[in-house]
This record gives sequence, structure tokens and C-alpha cells, in this order.
Amino acid sequence: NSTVLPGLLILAAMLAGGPPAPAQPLPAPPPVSAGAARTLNDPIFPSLGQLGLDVRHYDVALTVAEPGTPELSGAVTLTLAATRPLAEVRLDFYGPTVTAVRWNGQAAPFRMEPDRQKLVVTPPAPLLPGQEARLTVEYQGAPGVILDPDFSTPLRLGWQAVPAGEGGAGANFTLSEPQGTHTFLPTNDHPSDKATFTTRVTVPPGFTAAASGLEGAVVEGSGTRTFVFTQAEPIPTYALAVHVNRFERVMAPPVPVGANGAPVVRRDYFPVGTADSTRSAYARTDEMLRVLSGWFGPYPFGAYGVAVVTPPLPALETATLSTMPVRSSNERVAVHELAHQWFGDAVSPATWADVWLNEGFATYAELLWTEAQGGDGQAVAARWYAILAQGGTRPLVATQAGQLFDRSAYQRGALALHALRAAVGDAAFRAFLHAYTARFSGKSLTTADLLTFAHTQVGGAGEAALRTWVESPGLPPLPVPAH
Ligand code: LEU
Repeated sequence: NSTVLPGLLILAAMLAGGPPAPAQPLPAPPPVSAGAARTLNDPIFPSLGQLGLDVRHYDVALTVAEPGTPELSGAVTLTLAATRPLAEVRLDFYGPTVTAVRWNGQAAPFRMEPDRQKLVVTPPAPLLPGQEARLTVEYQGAPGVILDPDFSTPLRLGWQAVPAGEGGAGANFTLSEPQGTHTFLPTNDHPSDKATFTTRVTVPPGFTAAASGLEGAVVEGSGTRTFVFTQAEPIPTYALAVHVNRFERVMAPPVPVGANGAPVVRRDYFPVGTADSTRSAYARTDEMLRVLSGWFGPYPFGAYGVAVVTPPLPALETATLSTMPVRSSNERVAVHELAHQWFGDAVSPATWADVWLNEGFATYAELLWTEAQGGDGQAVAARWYAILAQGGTRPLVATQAGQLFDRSAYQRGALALHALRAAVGDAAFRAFLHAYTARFSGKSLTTADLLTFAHTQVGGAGEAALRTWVESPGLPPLPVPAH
């Protein structure tokens, strides 16, 4: 699980003197008030989210006055709906100090539960199914620190700050998977509640902001520039990209791989001074889009590209704009993150236990890309198999946080697809992938949903091949598809 730094008790201390006590008596508790405190009960991160809350849209305004420092100020308006009556709205938030909360434009009582990383807002009346509300939260200061212990170097999730002088003029960006978005944005921070985003980022002159979605006109202020982005298709909260840097934005011709051949906007963001050897990893994005959409179906968003970052972090498939560290700037990782746009960003896991649905499919794209280059896909599969045979393996549904991004999620997940392909043949496998993305784009599913869907699409033999790789405690035999 994530570890909260004791240093961030500063945040708790600030908050202790911060939000006012509720100004009015709470409404009479409705029959469901006990349920209002219920989370989404994720098997890996049980404290995330709120049961019954459906955030449809986030309208985010972030101001980064001094890029490279952690400080930011934000104002976000969430469009909320409910699937059960909610007497309180409990957002995941471990961010800067909250300065104002409004419910449909009117000041609303709120409190922080820093230990649970929740911002709790009491609406004037419970939010009922069928209603929609606008909740505005304003905040300012430094984001909270949530560490991901899955990596040998502890990885700080969420809002990143790259100080000026470390090879640049100061930069900020998001790297949030699995649960870092709530360090800088109040959210229902769980992949089962996907939403659309409008993201406005205000920066000093000379800096460029980038974010998930299509870019609108830049608004020049007095001593500031505001960049606006529209992410029109729902994505999980962790997949939201926000970047601030001295960037060079490089446009490339649109690629006609969207739904019904719609053009996909192509833009990449390179920090000024990025080496050609880094940029060259992205020279074939056009071809990658064509190859992967051939297997997976239409590209699910209106734009694709990368934003390169300098710290030695893992790459992340932020929607429409993968976040690519310099050290991961190679074709294998580039194709992996691109594949995640379908698997992860458009088609999302219903719980964190199902994250192999992201990593297995994205890893399989590496094999498909190798084959598209005339390389030996079976040799790639055999290498994955050897890794698992040596290092051990587990059934694919994760039971603890340390498994989320392990070799089983990646290589065994990929071999599960190789087994499906071997069982049904290339044509049926391709048709299955197209049908899967068509059925689940914009949605979230469990591993059980995948197996059920496989049964309906490719029948019992295909489902059984997949199921063996999903469930068996040991390592099933290496699948060998006929071509
Ligand atoms: N989803 C990322 C990947 O593409 C990994 C994550 C841990 C940052 O492999």
C-alpha cells in the first residue's frame, strides 16, 4: 500500500487550523447516511473512492506560478451524479490547502480527513440518483506526498516538480498511476469512475503547458499564458496528463486511424534541448498507430503524442499524451504506452486487482510490433516465458499492491493473449480484439467480464485457453500459434 510521509503531517497541521466548522446544522440524516462513508472497497486500495458517487466531468484550472516548485493553485468544478442517495460527498484529496468549496455555486461546509485522504463536503440536501450537481473546490499550496513502494527507488506519485537547474528551467508534470491524482486534484480516484476533463493550465511567459485531450486557443493574460485542453472521452483519473516545461511542440501529419478513419491529431512535446537520440524513439509513431489500430480497432481518442520528461521514472500512458522519461525513450516502451491508450485509458480495469488487463495487453503489443517489423514474435513469447519460468508467477488477478506491476501482470498477461491467439487463430483473435475495444471503450471491466466476453466472441475453447492463463497457480505450457 502507499505510504504517507510523516513530513506531510504539516498538511494535517495546516488543515487543523484551516477549514471552518460546518456553518449550519447538518440536514437530518437520511436512511442511507451510514452508507455515505463507504468507499469503493477496492481489493488493493480499499480506502479509495466513494460508493454511489459518479463524477462525470472535471473542469480543472491549475496555476503554476513558479514551474519546478511543487506549489500550485487550483480550482476544479466537478459535475457529480449519484447512483444512491449521498448525504456527503467524500472525494479523495491529499493536496494543497482547501480555501473554498461551493455546491451549485453556494458556499458549502467541508472538512478534511487527512488520515484517510478525504475531502468531505456536505451538500444542502442529499444528492439523489437522477440529479446532477456542480461541486467547486479551490486550493493552494504544496501537494501531498504519496509514495508508491512497488519500485526500488521510492516513487513519489502524482504532482512532480523538477527544480530549475536540473538540466532545465523548472518543470512540473503528473505521474499518478495508481492513486496519485488526488495529490493535486480532488477526485473519485478510482478507475471504475471514469470522467471527461477540461484542463486549463496557467503558466508564466516562456513556459508551455500540455495536457490530455485536444488543445484549444491559448489565452494571453497579463504576465501569464493559459493553455486549454479538452479530453472528450472518459478516462480513469490516473491517466490525466498535465505538463509544464519549456517545451518545443512538434506537430506531425494527422493519422486516419480514428473511428471511421477520422484523423488523429499528432503532437509531441520535447523539453528544449532534447537530444535527437531521444526524439528518434518517436519517429515511427505514425506507423505504430497504423499497426496497432489494425489489431485493436480504431484509435479511441482525438490525439496522440508524447511529452518527454527528464527524471528517471517509469513511463506512463497518460491519455492522448504518454509521459516518456528520457531513459525510456525507445521503440519498445513507445509502442507499449501507445497500446495502453486502448487498454487502460479507453478500456479500463474495474478494480486495481484487474490491472493486468492493462499491462498484459500493452505488453502483447510489443510482440505484435516486432512481428510487424518482420521480427520473430514467437521468440519474444519464449523470452517472456523464460522470465516467468525463472522468476516465478501467479494467477493474474492481483491480491496485493506489490503485484500490480510485476512480471506476471506484464509477461504472463501477454502470454494469456498469446494463448488465446493460439487457440482461435489470427483472424478470430483480431476480430476478438476489435470487438473487445468496441464493447468496453469508455468503460471499466473485471477479469471475469473479459472471460465472459471471450466466451461469447470466440467460444469455449478460446475462453478456456485464456482462463488457464488467468487462473492456474503454476505456469501453463508455452502457447505456439499457427500462422
Ligand atoms: N503503466 C505503466 C507502464 O506502462 C507502469 C506504471 C507503474 C507507471 O508500464
